[in-house]
Amino acid sequence: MDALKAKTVGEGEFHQAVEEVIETVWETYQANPKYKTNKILEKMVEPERVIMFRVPWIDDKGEVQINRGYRVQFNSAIGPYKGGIRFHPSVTLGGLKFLGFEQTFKNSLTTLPMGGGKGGSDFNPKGKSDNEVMRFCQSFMTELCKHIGPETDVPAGDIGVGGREVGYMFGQYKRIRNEFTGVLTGKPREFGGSRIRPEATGYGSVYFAQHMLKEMGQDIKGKVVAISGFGNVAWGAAQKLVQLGAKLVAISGPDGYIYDEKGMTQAGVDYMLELRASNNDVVAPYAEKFGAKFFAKRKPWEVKCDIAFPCAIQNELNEEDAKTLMANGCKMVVETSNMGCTAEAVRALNGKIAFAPGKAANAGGVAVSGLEMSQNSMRYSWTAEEVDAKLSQIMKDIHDTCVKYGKEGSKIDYVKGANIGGFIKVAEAMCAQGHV
Ligand code: 2IT
Repeated sequence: MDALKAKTVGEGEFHQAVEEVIETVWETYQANPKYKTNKILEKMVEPERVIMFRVPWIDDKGEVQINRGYRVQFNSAIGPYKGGIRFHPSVTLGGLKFLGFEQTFKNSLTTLPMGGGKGGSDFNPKGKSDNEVMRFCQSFMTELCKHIGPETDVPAGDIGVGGREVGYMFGQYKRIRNEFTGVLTGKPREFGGSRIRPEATGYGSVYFAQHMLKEMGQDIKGKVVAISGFGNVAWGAAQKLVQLGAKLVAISGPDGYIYDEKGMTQAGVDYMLELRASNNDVVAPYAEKFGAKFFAKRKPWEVKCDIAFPCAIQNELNEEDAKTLMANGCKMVVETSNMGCTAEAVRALNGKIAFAPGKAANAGGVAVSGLEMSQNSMRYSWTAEEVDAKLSQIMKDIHDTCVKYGKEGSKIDYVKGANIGGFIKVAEAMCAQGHV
């Protein structure tokens, strides 16, 4: 860790992600001399390749704008690099390295053949016109298309990148390369997007929570739930929670959170889509429309709930939030954003109440991306029922893996289980492929 920190100064989020993995896989690592002689950990923390590039584009006023684009191709031991693209002003190389590193283990857990990668830009889509977004996406892909391909690296969406952005990037890739291939996932359905992909991360996370509850002899029906965020992931989780009869009392945005005592209905879930489409990054209007309370500039972790689903962004739930949740009777935290909890929060929660790390609980999104790749390769598409059944089976398999490697007495350490389960497959593949 010391050597890594000295080499990657300022990449705090990356250090946080690596430290947690090293701590939890250490015993497994020590017990396998092959991993040590092959320097598997030292190799794993070094991305295979980092691409950084200038993204010039012209705004609606005719002014030239310059952003920075990235693709971190982290690990291709078990498949082509796979992972989302994030457009958000907070995007940095260190942030994308943490995401690419996490993605490697997450993708391994899905049981599908996908390596780990992540990309993005500090471009802020908020307040931009449709034409500006298109011009930015085209410029971004003009460079990125030299480095990706269906057998090399298959990006998808993440924060700030949805069907619209994927569509513009796909169009530009196709035009420059003159190839119609499955180079991106999360595409709109008309040109190869998979059914259930928009809902997959949220659905998968709720399926994972159902397996956790089953271990405790409980059911999700009637459980009081708080989630953060109102983007794609939060919407999918809300949709499934409402379908299964959970009582969803809180959602949040950068402006604050909504408390709806009665619990969200399908109309509320549908309204989340309108809020997101408004491109204003506010949840406040929800309060007025549904007669709920709005708490400005506060996080939803102060409400009384049985289960919390952080669905917004990394480190959104800190130690104090964790303690408040537990003091209010919360029995389970299902991390749905990538590294949604700080290291201190994970330490406070894990072992005291049931805690699922993002790389296990949110893997349903990339899993359905993997299924989109399969469908594109077959030039075929499965029905929503078929995709949902496969997603559900994958989430069960991920849960089983966590139990296999994380069960200690009557407790399950999902952090340890997910890290060891994800690690072994990648480590074995890396050993078998020699020093590459
Ligand atoms: O964090 C993630 O797993 C994603 N943003 C989805 C990646 C993907 O390739 O679907």
